[in-house]
Amino acid sequence: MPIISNQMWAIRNLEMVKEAIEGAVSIVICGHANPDGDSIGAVLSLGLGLKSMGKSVFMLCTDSVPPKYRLLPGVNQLTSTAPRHIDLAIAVDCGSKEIIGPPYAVFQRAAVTIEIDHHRSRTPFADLTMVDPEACSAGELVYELLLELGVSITDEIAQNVLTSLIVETNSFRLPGIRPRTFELCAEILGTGVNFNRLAETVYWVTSRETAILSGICMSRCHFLQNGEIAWSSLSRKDYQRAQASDSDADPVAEKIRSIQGVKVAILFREKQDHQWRVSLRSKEGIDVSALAEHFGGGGHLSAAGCTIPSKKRYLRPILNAAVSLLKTQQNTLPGRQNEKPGVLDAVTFYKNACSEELSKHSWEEAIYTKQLIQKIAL
Ligand SMILES: [Mn+2]
Repeated sequence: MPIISNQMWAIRNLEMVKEAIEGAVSIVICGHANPDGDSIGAVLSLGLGLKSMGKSVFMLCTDSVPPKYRLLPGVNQLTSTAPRHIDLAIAVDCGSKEIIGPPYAVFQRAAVTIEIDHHRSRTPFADLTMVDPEACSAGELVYELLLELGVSITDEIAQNVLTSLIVETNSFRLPGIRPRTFELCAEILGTGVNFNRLAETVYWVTSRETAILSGICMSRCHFLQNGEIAWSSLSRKDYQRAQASDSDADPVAEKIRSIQGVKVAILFREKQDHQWRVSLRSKEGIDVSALAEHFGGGGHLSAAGCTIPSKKRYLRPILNAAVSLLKTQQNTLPGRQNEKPGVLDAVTFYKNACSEELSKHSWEEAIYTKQLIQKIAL
């Protein structure tokens, strides 16, 4: 196989994505189920941009939009249906087809499919990909694509791209931030969009329900490994007590992570169907996406998650895996190699072994190889 650089892959993919969009008349766009600000901002900015090119666009969303995003431009154009024949379907901010939820039925019947994503651990599912795990948000990738397509960035598009950026980076405080993040922010602010008002409404404001859930959750936080791991849980009873919905708990894991000394934060959240969603957050480059993958989930290096059928059965294994992860990743620091191996050694070993390869091959190939290695090793 010829050695081809990441950049060459990216350029080739971008050309094909552009051609597919330019040639399509009807386009479906979907984000992920339980949408967050990144997903909603990316769907709306892409949808409004493609509409301005004269495309017939259907922005699919079957879940309710969290209240703080309901004022975003274009939000009233979200729909749950699309015509039978669709030329092109684009999924944004989705690391696998499963997280698209019900709109996947519409997505997969399009003649051509594209995925635009920045998740680190992912299972490719579309015909064409525009994937960059270095991008701090899906909105960042959508913005670059709109520029390539020659779309002029209106105030409405700018508000949505900025929402993606602000929410996904925790208002520019997470490690995914890179110089390009600020460059494109500067470009977007040049359109005259009101940054402070937006940051206040989509990020800083805490709903009363979130505040009460946080209080309940913090009051029963458990600490392990000298306080380097903190975990807590929210049951359906807690949601009832706070009169809260699932999305009100989204910012809570972040609050656990912010506790001094905590390097890995774990929040168990009971869902309406009584399965448990596990939100994982980390500091100092500890890769919680590896932990999430181990339990069938995925995500980013410092923010990931998975779903488990029972907290009772999985609590210990997850906490044990977190302890192993912490030890393994600390052991890879200079001078500490070969101390107690942990359950995730195979993944860490692979990552170290292939870090050179990653610069030569596409991410898709690397991730695929990684999945094979995990299947063999775990
Ligand atoms: Mn995202």
